[in-house]
Amino acid sequence: MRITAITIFPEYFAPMKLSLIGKAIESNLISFKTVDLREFTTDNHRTVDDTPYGGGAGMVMKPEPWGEAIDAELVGGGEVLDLIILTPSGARFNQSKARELAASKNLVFACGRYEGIDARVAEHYKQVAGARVHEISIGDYVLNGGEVAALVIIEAITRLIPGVIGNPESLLEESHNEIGEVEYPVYTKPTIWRGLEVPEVLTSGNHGEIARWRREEGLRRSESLRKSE
Ligand code: 97T
Repeated sequence: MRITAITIFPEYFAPMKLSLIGKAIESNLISFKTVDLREFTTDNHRTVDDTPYGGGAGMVMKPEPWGEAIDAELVGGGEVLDLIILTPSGARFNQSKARELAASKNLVFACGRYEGIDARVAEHYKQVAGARVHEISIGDYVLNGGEVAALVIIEAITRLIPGVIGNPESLLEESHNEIGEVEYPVYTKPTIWRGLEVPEVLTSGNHGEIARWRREEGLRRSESLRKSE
């Protein structure tokens, strides 16, 4: 899987060197690069934004640098390009979207700043053969730009690629989460910490009872989470 992030702040992606993703890059399971959007500007000031048509506060990202930067990835990739545009008005990211995108060979993240990217960029690439456009939000809150959202999505996707996670059994257990169930509470040694005890059933050695307790605790937590939504 080739991953590219187009951004005016390449330094935001420094964490890609760390931990499991860093190792997956070193072992060539995935490749990652940033593209500096300003390299695709043509004026002396390297301008990436302008005032919005129709008026209003803030600035909008100009379409031309985005077009040039994304086109360069279209020719370079060979494979169909999944273009992910981070935007608060996109479809909410979830585990099933992560699974869909984990099958891609070529992912390009367009990380906008300011009030967003000129809408014609998404419109244009939806019509380009060889590109699939995904407009995605990671939740109902406002960020300064798409970079952090891209990092979230990259982590969720890459951990689904065989070989990236050391213990694939944990992936199997997590699949329950996709139907909106949360996991049971977990404990380790010591059995008493600051006066708080580990639930007795977990030290009983009765695997049937343990499985039932975990199922019920998971359900209880899911229900109370749903009520607080
Ligand atoms: O708030 C944003 C600004 C730019 C790009 C993306 C976002 C965002 O994505 N998910 C929530 C907010």
